Amino acid sequence: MRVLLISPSSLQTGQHIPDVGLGYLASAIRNAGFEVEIFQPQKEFGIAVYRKLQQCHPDVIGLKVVSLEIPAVKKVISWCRELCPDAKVILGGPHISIAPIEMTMTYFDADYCIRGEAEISFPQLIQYLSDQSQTLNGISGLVYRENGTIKENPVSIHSNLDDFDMPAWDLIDPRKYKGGWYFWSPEYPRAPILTSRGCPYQCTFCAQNVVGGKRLRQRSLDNVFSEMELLKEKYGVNNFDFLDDNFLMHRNYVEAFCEGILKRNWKIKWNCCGARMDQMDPSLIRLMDRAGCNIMSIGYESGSQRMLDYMKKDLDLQCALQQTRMINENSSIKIMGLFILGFPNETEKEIQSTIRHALKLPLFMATFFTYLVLPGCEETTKLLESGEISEIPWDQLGIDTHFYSPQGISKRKLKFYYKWAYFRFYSRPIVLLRVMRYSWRKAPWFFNHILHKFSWRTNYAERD
Ligand code: B12
Ligand code: SF4
Repeated sequence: MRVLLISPSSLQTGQHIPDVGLGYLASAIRNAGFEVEIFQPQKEFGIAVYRKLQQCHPDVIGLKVVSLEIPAVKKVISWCRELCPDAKVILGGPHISIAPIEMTMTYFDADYCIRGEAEISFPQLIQYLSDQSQTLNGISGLVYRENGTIKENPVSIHSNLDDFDMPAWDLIDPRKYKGGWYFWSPEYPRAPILTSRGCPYQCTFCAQNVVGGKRLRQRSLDNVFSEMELLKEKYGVNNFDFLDDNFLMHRNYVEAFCEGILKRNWKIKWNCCGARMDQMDPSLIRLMDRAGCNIMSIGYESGSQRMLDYMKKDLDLQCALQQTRMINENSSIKIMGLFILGFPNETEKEIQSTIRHALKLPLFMATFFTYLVLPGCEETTKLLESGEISEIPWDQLGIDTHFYSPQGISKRKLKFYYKWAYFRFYSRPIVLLRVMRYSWRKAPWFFNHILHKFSWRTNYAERD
């Protein structure tokens, strides 16, 4: 059985980084004795995938689906049907894990879908396809057709992450990924790493606890260090991006991690996301700084306490300000702030406060999003139940499409605030100078990115 895994997850952002999710799956598939390849083209995704399907004739095509790439996924499936009519098309990934069941199979014309993490279930399904030695009803998270009806097996979450082999790095060689700017860091080669999965928080705009479960599962540090060692020695990686949703969740773990790096005398730089403000104090921050922490991305989300509470963000506005200052005073760690504009129930004044808040915080960089209606999130369910939106326009979800605006604020106005936020933040000479000094090699990319954010390009979703 030859398996081809395809990822369109970098199309919207242009941030081309190795898809570790597919890397984990490839390892598991290979360990089960099947041939596997990962295809994650950087440029001209459509043409590249079309050619790939023409050349290689896989028996199984596994496609990762994220909610913002639905049109791309549909197109790829239609090419699979045209160019590889005998291949089975299997879908998985965050969107499949949280989308309504009827959408998974029929909307996409898939043969099978797998919900949740698929390191165990995907190889079992391939085994079934190769010799029917499995039964379908025992495969966790599988969605399949039987006697004309769609059936769904319950998802089980594997608790010990050390049981999974590390991603098949030879198939997602970090040296080949130079196009993106994840965390805006210019150093290559760099590799994304996960030390944990799952999230116990309940932010109403996020479905992570549906995708990865409510319980935080952490890998042992020995397991993490052996992966880092492999990446350092075999691929020359000295820059790491920790993608965990809650990297700072357990203080002891972070401390032991930093001490492990210092003990090994590794001269590495690393970035982390999912940093919650309440977990930090000066001694931890200084330790992280010494151990090579370079950029920390923090979800501030809003400048209004009412909105933070409404989002169930569990964050105090004053604490956010004090802690950000504390990080700056105690370390050289750069902070990237993330903000949401136009959240349901938000007023124009609150949008303005969020922009002011972003300007007041001593941030290295800021990323603004307009609220995205994504499946599986509490807020989306509320919007649908209240009738504020009648359905999710799957084909229109995009980072810059501004499909939704809260009642009383037009989409044009929200788009204005989005552009204004970027303009206000990045038109400050000190901010521009800092970014340029940090990464002059990436200056053209940076200006292109920021100019794109400033430009008033009309698109179909913003009409009121
Ligand atoms: C890294 C990352 C990115 C990278 C993508 C890089 C890449 N090549 O994957 C970048 C920075 C580009 C990115 C951007 C965005 N992201 Co993002 N991102 C993540 C993050 C933090 C980690 C992904 C990861 O490696 N997970 C770990 C692995 C183990 O899990 P996995 O990839 O999901 O894979 C497992 C299963 O899903 C399944 N699986 C995956 N693929 C397949 C395929 C098949 C065939 C099968 C059977 C199974 C299967 O098995 C895998 C192994 O267990 C996740 C959060 C998270 N913790 O997952 C968010 C996440 C994927 N992102 C999300 C979002 C919303 C975004 C943005 C919209 C953010 C924004 N506003 O800009 C953009 C949109 C990008 C896009 N094109 O859609 C959401 C997706 C929700 C959704 N409905 O699709 C997530 C889940 C975060 C969240 N909490 O909501 N992101
Ligand atoms: S936004 Fe972060 S902290 Fe909140 S639920 Fe999602 S992953 Fe957890």
